[in-house]
Amino acid sequence: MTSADFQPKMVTALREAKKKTVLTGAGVSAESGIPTFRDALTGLWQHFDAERLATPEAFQRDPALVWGWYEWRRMKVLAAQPNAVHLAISALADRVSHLSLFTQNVDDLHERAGSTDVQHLHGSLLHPRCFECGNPFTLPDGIPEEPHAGRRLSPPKCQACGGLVRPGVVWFNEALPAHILSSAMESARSCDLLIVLGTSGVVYPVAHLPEVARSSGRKIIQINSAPSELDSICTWNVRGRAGQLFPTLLS
Ligand code: BV8
Ligand code: ZN
Repeated sequence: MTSADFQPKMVTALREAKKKTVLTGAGVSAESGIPTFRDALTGLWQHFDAERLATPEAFQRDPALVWGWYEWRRMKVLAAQPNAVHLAISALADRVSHLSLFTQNVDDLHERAGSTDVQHLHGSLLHPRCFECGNPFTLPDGIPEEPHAGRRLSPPKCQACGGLVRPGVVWFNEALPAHILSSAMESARSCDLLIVLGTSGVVYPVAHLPEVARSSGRKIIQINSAPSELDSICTWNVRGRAGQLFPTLLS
């Protein structure tokens, strides 16, 4: 497959866009072996749904269950490597004058692929903090034990106040970092092209970004291996694996 296999107008739009904004979701880390957000609820956590684990209330109700889930996911991230789509985004940034990268992912695979200035809309697994006082917590080196014994791991305690340490992610019903969200909204409004890779488009307010771009008259390319909530909003929908299609599209 080559870029000639794609719709010519889409390839032209990609090549001519001076200001590109990229929005990624769990689908771009899937090919690195990181379970997508919905898939992360399999195995030990198959009887839970995201909204029952990724909330402050869930953490307060059962801190060890929630911390165990996040440590299991962090273990997967530490054992993973960036894949072709992370590398393609990093290489694209070197070739164009203006590329903004916003991710919903809480891993560091974009950074490890060489992307700089990665805007994490939903926080990061790698920057935990105290649930009580917000004091950052430095995670021990090495890969955490997979919680074989069950799925509970007691969270560490804050050195400053003794409170429980929580993952540095944005949970449901928590506000996103305001400056990152407003920067993403502005970027969607003012870019020449929005490129959306590997997200189901289910979670707000991030899922609103493509609509912001469309209503500002921007073109939108989506690559997803399955239909998503964004299909009707995007100018071009490319069906398939981002790790295979995005590098080809850029070639
Ligand atoms: C807020 C961090 C207010 C934690 C996450 C009703 C309507 C609208 C909104 C709401 C509503 N009810 C409640 C809300 C608000 C709620 C929300 O949107 N709920 C949804 C479920 C309806 N949103 C919130 O609560 C947000 N906060 O609104 O706060 C507020 C304001 C002020 C003050 C106080 C409060 C916070 C949302 C953030 C939640 N945290 N993550 C963690 O990771 O554990 S969200 C989580 O799901 C992920 O971070 C990710 O961002 C998000 C969506 O996941 P995706 O990345 O899209 O992954 P998913 O698995 O869903 O899909 C993967 C896709 O990839 C699929 O489409 C698949 O086909 C594709 N794919 C797979 N492989 C490949 C591929 N594509 C290409 N190639 C492949 N190889
Ligand atoms: Zn504290």
